[in-house]
Amino acid sequence: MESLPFDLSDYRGRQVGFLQQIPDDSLLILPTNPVMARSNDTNFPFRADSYMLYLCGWDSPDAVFIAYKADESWKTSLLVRPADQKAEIWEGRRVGVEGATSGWPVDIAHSIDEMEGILKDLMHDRSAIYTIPGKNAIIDEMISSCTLPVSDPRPILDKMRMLKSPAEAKIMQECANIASSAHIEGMRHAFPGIGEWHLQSILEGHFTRNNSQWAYQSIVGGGDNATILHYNSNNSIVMDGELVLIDAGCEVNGYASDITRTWPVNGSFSNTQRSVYELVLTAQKAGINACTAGSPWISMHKATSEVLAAGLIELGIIDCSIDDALGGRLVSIYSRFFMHGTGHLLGLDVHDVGGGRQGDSEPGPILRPGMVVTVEPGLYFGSWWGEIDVPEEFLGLGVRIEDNILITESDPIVLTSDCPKEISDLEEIVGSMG
Ligand SMILES: [Mn+2]
Repeated sequence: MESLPFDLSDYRGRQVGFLQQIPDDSLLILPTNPVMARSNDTNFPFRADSYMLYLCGWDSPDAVFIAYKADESWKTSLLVRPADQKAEIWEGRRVGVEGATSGWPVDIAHSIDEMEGILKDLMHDRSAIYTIPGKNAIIDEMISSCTLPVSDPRPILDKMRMLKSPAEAKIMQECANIASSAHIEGMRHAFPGIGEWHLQSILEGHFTRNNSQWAYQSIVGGGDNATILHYNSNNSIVMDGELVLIDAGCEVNGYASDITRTWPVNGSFSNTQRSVYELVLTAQKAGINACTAGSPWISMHKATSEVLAAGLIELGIIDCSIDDALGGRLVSIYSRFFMHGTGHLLGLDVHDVGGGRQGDSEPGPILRPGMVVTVEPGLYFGSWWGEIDVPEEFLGLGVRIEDNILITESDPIVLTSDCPKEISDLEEIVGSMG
């Protein structure tokens, strides 16, 4: 990292915010993600643990963030890879122990090579440990063989991470802008017969040209492939007359954007495509309008579901009352064609911490200013599903529209508003450079 994305005082504030919520005699041990092998001696690109990025911004491998109370005040410490010219010639420059002490929001730093001795000493006179297991085998082993009670710091940290500061929101806006323009580039250069991989490369190339990278594997699904929610083979041709669904977002300083757009690859919606698209768009706008501070999490899903269920009845796709379509818990007849949640929290993780995921046993958080959420209703009619009883014309259609929303005291801010979604705009842009 060239320089830290936030002021040192911002990180210190986060550390204090967490530490004041745990007992004085506890020890926080927060290892970053492990490096993962891809093939033989080649690794997957390293991505730091999000809690590590949040608390101290350290984005290099082999690091542990530690906090403990000494002389009445909390001390924070980083264990990092030490300077090592021979290794650095192969792997790249290191900040090293001295660099970490002077430029990062910690009181002290040590070499990661001293980890076991340091942790053993610190564990000696504490009465509780806070850690996230599964990141570092040596730490897991040390903790399992000690007698101290172990707690999970995530419930506390997740509540903090859920609310973005103005500085975080600014980065997320930059990130959304890059992703928006990447989608526009894809639309512009599209033509019937283009490979899904080709569209993928246009978007991801735009991420890279803007010093960013993908935040999750890009989904580029033409025709029926759009009815596979996490499709990422991206190896088919998008044929004339088909819609293409692109769900792709980038990462800036660890923060994700997450945009989905669906449009006709030949630049012109058929009547059937238009009717489904307009319905999803209306539902999506209703979902965005429900993003108001103080509303329960389910209100976004309720808003999109009511529009979609009524629209499916109107289009003749389902034949029942609106109440039967919706069912008691918003999972009923209509959810055969809209089988995912309306959105999720967004931040350092693309499906960010703090709850609100479909399948969670908790009801999800009340919407509060500073939260960033996605609103992404969709309708899917896979012709390959077998048991699907809808008029023929709808088969093979998948439509999802997704924006990123910052909740405020007043109206929600659509961070991805630069990315077109109105039918007239899409028809004008798609293929304009083809
Ligand atoms: Mn999403």
